[in-house]
Amino acid sequence: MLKALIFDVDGTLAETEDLHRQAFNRAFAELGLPWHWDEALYADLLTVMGGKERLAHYIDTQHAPEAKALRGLSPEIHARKTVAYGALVAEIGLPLRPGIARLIAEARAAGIRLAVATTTSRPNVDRLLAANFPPDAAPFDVIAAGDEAKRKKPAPDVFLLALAGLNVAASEAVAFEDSAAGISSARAAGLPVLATRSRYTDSHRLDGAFSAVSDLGEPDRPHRHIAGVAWPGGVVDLAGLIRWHETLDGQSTPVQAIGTNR
Ligand code: XBP
Ligand code: MG
Repeated sequence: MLKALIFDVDGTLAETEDLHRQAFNRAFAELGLPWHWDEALYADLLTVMGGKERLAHYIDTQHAPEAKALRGLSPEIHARKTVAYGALVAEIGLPLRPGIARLIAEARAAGIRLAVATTTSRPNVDRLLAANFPPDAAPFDVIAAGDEAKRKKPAPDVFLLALAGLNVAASEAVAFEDSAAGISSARAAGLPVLATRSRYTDSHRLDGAFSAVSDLGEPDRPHRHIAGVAWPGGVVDLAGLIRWHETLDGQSTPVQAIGTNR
């Protein structure tokens, strides 16, 4: 029986990654570093999950000679980046992706439990929720974020943390993800995964998802179906998820090979 929905954050709940990119650039400027991550470079760097790990990878690969000194600056850079991200969310806003608020409301009304499983730092999750939900109505029962997980995605740690917090089995939940690493992480935790392509994962394979769509859709704004299980009216709703989950009947989840050209 479907008991819980577990959402990734960046690229799934909201299109956040370009704000992360801008926040990194603000931190570089504040510290007088002559670095600027444009969209193309950031798309490459996003293969490394975790902002701190991404920054270390950039330093090691692009600034090897002075990497030792620059690595020592990383905690300050990332701390400033997190502050800058919060400022950008306050300045620009950060709307939820299509269908997210609707599905969350449907799940809450039906007593389905909700969790977040994300690589991003906890303050970033708090800011996204504060920008979209009233303080006394935060929808998630469990938030598993950032460094709480021993290993970042594609390791399963953060989804296992979320499942433990919810006290449900992977067979009783569905995960929502936007990236190859995120899908791998959720699958490694035993979860079926519904994939929604995002701005920075448009060229990702989405192998392992049982369904891939452009977004969760709204009745007046149906999504584009990409592969796997299709959703009537181009809308992923709770009734459709429950119907699909019942077809599993304890079987393992069907997975799709979903190429980049879909
Ligand atoms: C995406 C990430 C995060 C963000 C940056 O997380 O990899 O690292 O890019 O946030 P997810 P931090 O898709 O799992 O939500 O700088 O706080 O890591
Ligand atoms: Mg993501």
